[in-house]
Amino acid sequence: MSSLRPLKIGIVCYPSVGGSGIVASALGEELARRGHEVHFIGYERPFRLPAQAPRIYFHPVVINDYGLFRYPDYTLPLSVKMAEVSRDHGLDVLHVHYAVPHATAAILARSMLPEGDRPGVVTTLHGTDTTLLGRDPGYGPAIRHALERSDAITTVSAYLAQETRELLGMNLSIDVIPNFFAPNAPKRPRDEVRRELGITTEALVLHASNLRPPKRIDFLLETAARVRPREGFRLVILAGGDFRPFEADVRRLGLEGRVIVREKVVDIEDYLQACDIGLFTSEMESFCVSILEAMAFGAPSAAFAVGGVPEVTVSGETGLLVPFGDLAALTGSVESLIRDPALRARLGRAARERAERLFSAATIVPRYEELYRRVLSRARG
Ligand code: GMT
Repeated sequence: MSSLRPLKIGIVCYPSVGGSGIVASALGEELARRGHEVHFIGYERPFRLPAQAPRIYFHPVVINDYGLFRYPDYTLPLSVKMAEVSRDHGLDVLHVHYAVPHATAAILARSMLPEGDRPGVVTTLHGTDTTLLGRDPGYGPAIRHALERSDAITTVSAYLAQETRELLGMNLSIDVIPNFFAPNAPKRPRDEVRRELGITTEALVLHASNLRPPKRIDFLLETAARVRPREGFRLVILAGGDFRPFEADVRRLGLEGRVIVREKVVDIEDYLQACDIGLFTSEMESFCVSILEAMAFGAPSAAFAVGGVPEVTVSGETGLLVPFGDLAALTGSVESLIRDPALRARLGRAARERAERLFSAATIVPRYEELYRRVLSRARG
């Protein structure tokens, strides 16, 4: 803990499976470990947040279902709760992850409070809040409004900062603060997990995602089906969404027995330590936390070079990246990683080193602390 006064920080994020919620939860945990008081506000406790931890509090937002409303509203009860928690706990900063609707709710919450009691607002953009919703005429102006009024804006990659400026047509001051990963110790030994997955001599290829359309699970399965020899690998999919819609494709491609699905895994480190290679097929990622998670456990990934992915892993050094949609090249990359354990080990070592140097809690969390203090000193000034 530093000699500076500990801060009181409110964090708002999506609580369910998804990179932005995972990173926001980890940030809250790390800030609390460093002596700050952290208040999570949302409709559900973030799923990766420990049930009990010193200096971490969760404030649920209660949403009433009024018959008059055709669509239930979350933004207003959220902003009321944010204002209430800010006032009751004297928050210094409200840090919202994902602009919609969190940034708008934060700006509204702040304006509900008396001038001297207003927390600073930090908005972290994660991806589709800019690249998808920023283009939507029903959301774009509200996002722009909330960003203009935020005290600081961060993006998780330089790619996303550039996209945000271009798309929203604003000359915003943006701090690029990449995501980080602070792995927990695995709960089970590597061999036990590999046994559970039926691995003997084959390589274990891992994919982890929420399975939403941009993850291109069709490409993932198609690539797995092209890899030769088939007996050389098994693909474990850590599914943060419903895998049932893809089961027919697994059968059509003859991948039964090659593909193993595990749903809603919390102890992700158990599987990360057991895997040899990551495989990711997203058509867009501003960052891709899953590639970083694999890197931290010394596993190089094969993926498409889209969005901010090349900022996370360097092709030929810590992983293998190919142009989007080139399934032949992606298959070739996976095959070479399976076939060549020395290549895998070299890239894996460099991947782990890069993850620790650039994307660890020790590197990234102080950058948020500095940002909070800068916002506060500006407010005081
Ligand atoms: O923006 C999204 O699609 C959702 C979001 C999430 O909650 O997982 O994903 C984005 O944020 C992650 C954490 O910063 C990034 O790792 C993902 O690349 C990013 N997704 C996209 O840009 C599509």
